[in-house]
Amino acid sequence: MDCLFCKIAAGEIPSKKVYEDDLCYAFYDIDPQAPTHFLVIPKAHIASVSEVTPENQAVVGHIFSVIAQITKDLGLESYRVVSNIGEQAGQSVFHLHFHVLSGRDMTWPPG
Ligand code: IU
Repeated sequence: MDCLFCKIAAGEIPSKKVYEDDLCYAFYDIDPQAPTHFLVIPKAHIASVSEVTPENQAVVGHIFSVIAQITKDLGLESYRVVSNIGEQAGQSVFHLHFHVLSGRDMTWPPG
């Protein structure tokens, strides 16, 4: 499958790694929208939240536990986790990813 984030997770395309284990990969966003902005992705291809099923859902809980650990390790006390689903919501890469943004005041609702 020709998926950019599958290639990043496999190390075939370089990225600035934050964290890696058997199930997921975290790396800094190339176009950061906050002083700290990284993405956490499953290594197995899932197109978006809308493709999470009873069979593959365990990785999502794992990713959230990883986010909790990474943010503690980085000393981030306040941060936002975002996943865009579909083009209207702003999804541009169709491999499930959770944005983690921190280090500035956030607005609500998001634009
Ligand atoms: P989105 O929610 O699908 O729009 O998020 C995709 C993100 O992936 C976006 O913030 C991009 O800056 C980021 N990104 C990246 O980090 N490395 C890349 O090679 C590409 C996109 I293409």
